[in-house]
Amino acid sequence: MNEYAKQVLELRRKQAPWETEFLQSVEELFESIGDVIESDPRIKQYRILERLTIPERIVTFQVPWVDRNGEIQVNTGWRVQFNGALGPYKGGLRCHPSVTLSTLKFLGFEQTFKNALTTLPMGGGKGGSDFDPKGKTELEVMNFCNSFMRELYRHIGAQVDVPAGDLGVGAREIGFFFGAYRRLANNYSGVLTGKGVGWGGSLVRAEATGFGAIYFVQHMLEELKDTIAGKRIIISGFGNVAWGTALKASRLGARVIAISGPDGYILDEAGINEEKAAYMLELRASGRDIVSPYADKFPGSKFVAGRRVWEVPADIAMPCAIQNELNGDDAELLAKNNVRMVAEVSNMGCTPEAIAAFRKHGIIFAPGKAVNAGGVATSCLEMSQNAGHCNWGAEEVDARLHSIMTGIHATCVKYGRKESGEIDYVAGANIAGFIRVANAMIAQGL
Ligand code: 2IT
Repeated sequence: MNEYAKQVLELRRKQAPWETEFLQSVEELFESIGDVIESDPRIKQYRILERLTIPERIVTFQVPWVDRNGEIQVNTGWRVQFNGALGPYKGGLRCHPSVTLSTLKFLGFEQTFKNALTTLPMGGGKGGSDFDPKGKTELEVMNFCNSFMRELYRHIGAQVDVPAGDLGVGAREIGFFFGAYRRLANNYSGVLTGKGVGWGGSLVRAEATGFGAIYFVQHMLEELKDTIAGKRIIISGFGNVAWGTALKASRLGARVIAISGPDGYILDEAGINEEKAAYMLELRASGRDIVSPYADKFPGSKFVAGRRVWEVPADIAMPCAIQNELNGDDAELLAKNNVRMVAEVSNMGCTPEAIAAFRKHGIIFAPGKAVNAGGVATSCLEMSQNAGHCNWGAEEVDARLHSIMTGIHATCVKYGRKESGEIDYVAGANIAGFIRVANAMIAQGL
């Protein structure tokens, strides 16, 4: 690692050694940008690395709400407005018991470079709460959302900060957040994305992360003079992202043969088709967080209790659940099973040990900030439609999404192609995103 980068990483480590996820994401980026720092003295002169590793603003607040028994519950809410050099802060809200400020700082940091890669005018941000939506009634979720927005509304706006969904925040929660916002602010604008189609949402936004990931994989295969038809794909997760991925993969003739939940995984050699993918959404909406009922519903499929999907032999692995869900041992297992390609769809889904193992075994790996950028890119298309008071057809949105993913892939190739001809997607994505953000920061002064 470059000396200046090392110093800044050390500084941040000393300041908050417990922020392990955040430090992991910073280290991964810093590992990639040594040549840029050395070739452009302005990076150090303008103290870009120090400034990039402190969020421009963090709002922390209490979220008191009333449960079904009339008891008061209290959660913590956060919004991390990480970097606004390229546009209004943009990024999702995550509600999950595992959420800490470290989680949201890593997600906001990643988001900053991901959004830069899209070339669209968006800064990076992230927020959320340690609220656990699992097992909550609709009224409890609404109470929580109302309370959360009662504080957050004063910090966001269509030209200020535009949250969206993430883990635990789907269409229903965005509806409650938006309803609360417009009543409190007396303002109807594109202040949140992922809204319902019919009241400001964009067609294809729900599918966009998964569709975009598959478009990216198609380009990765194209580099190898190969195509996606017939490929066997394993996926972790069964939420909105896994759903979109499975849907697009099956439409293109690939076979998603396994998906997973916290209870185990489903093996379905026939592949997940449209009907089965729709059932995945139903399972998710049930709020029980299990995949086992899939095997009862679709004969020929099998539920494997308590085990992880990475043990299933396949061509391509696509983690679609949560950070650090695929570790070094899992990566060794993938290598043993001759998996050729890992396209990370979750944010920082693979540990540094896993990425090192991919390198060692020649497994081609593309990072989440490139592969999953279709989600936030389509959020920006939603913002465009809101600002222009119009709705685009599904074909138009999908065509724009496709061309954005093509552009991101080309950028990764441009900055990540090694002398051997191989493409280092991690380096490509990190370098390209970093240069764009750094240049804007330098141009805008202090
Ligand atoms: O991680 C992500 O890119 C998201 N959760 C989507 C963010 C957005 O603003 O659509």
